[in-house]
Parts: sequence; structure tokens; C-alpha cells
Amino acid sequence: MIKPILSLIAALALARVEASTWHMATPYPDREFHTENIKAFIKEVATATAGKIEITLHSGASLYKAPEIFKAVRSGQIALGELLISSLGNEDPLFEVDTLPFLATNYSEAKRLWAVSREAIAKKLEGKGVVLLFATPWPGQNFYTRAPIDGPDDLKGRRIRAYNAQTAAIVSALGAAPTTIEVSAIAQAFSTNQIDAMITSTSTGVNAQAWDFVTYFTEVNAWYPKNMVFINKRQWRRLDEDTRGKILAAARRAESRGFSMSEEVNTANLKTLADHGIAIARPSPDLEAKLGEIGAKMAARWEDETGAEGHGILAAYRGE
Ligand code: PCA
Repeated sequence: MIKPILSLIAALALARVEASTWHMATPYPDREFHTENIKAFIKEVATATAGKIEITLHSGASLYKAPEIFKAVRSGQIALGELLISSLGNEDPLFEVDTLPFLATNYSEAKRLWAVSREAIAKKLEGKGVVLLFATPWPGQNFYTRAPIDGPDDLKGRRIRAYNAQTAAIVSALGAAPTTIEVSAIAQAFSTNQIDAMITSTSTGVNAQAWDFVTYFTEVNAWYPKNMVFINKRQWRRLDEDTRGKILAAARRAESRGFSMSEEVNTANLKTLADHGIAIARPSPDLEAKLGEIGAKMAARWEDETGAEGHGILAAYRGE
């Protein structure tokens, strides 16, 4: 019901040059730090443009589910969206660079990886009809399990949640069974035994109240996937230079704020997990070795698939 109405609103908005209300969709809940950051961005855009650009945010997959958001923005049904960059891996493997295990394992490496891949990713997105505004990393990705993980064999046969094709591939490489589940369905998936473990950040773990389902958290910080906020390209081009400049300035601030928020939230959330009785463990050397081996194989395959472009990014990242 609401979708045709939104298309109509979008069409009307396109026909007018003055004040516009744009719609934006994200799969992530209101209480997520990414969402808070987006709300601050929206406020700054409204202030900087003196109310000319108002953005209505639809969080928690309330308007579109994650797999529909890219198409909705690209086709102009809505103006803006937020998505995990790597969820576009089926569009182009280049989008999966920040989901390669053990390539970037702390915030400063995550920042460096973004610095060397941002331009190529922005260009790919433009070719697909959207303009990148900013990206924000999730905290590092870790294991949430019901039993301790002493070594990689303890993960064999587990039913582990995945959130896209790349994470499903990592789960399979560990000899476990992946099931792809959106953030909003995590609790239900655990309670119906669809999954008995997950790999995600402290942020999603706390928001999903992981302590209701699991007892162990193994901290590997295996990769730092990023969300991106992007806008329909036609809508973007229709704006005057001055307005675009103001939105880009707000986006730059949102990106730098998002990196800091992610780190702060991670520290606070590690404590929240512990306060709820979750045991926080370091990985055993053989679990780390196995993940490193999977990461090296995936990076080599990714480099093959992405050719000179991917090779250039990895070489720049490694300082070669
Ligand atoms: N949370 C999102 C993506 C990565 C993360 O930390 C999720 O679990 O789906």
C-alpha cells in the first residue's frame, strides 16, 4: 500500500524544485548506532539547507527489506538508502573487499582499507545509478556460541547465521552450515533453533540481546564490514551545486563521526555483554590459524575475480 504512494510522492518531488521530503530506508533498528548517526546527518542536512531537504527515515526494514533497498533507491522509488556494502557482492565482487577475513582486524586498518577502496567503490556505485555519501564500519566480527570454541573443529556442523553470500562462504569454509537471516529476525532464528551460533559485531549482539541465546563470545575481530549511505543519482544531479556541497559536508562529518561512534560503542558493548553473563574469550591459536588460512584463500580468489582493480586495492593497502 505505502510503496505505490511513495512512488507517487517521489514523482511529485522530482517535478518540484523547491522543498523536498525524501524517503530513506535502512534494515537496521532505531537503537543501532548507525541509525543514530544517520539521524544526526539528516538533522544537519535540514539545518544546512534551511529546511529545503527533509529526509524521513524508515528504520528496521519497515519500508523495504535489505535485499530490496538497493533496487528501490536505484530506480528512484525512494531517494536514499543504507546497506552493508558487501551485500552488493552479487552486483560486483569489488563490494566484498571489507568482508575478506583477516585483511583488516582493527579500526586503523579498517580506515586504511576504506581509504584505498573508497574511490573504486564510489565509481562502481555511480555506474549503477547511485551516489555514495558516506560509510561507517561495524565493530569487528566475532563468534557468539552456546559452547566454548577451543579449536576450529568445535564449529563443525554448527548452524551459524550468515548475513550475506560472503559470510555464508566463510561459515561453509569452517565446515558449518550457514543460514542467511536479517538482523530483525535473529531472536526468532535462535529460539526456533534455525541457528545455534552467529558471527557479528558487539553492536548487533547487544541489540539482539545475544545473552538470551548464547553464553560464549570469541573475540577475533575477523573483519570490519561497513554500511554505506547512498542516494539516487538522478535526484542528486538535479540538486544545485551549493546544496550538493552542503550535503557532502554533512556526509563527511557523518563518516568521521561514524568511525568514532563504532569504536566507542564497541568498548561499551563488550562490557554490556560481560555484564549479562557472556564469557569473553580470545581465540585459540589453531582457530586463528584456520581463519587466517580461509582469509588468504578468499583474498586470492577475490583478487582473481576483481582483476587489476582488486589487485591495485590490495597492493595499495599492503603498501606494495
Ligand atoms: N551487524 C550486521 C552486519 C555486520 C554487523 O556487525 C549483521 O549482523 O547483519
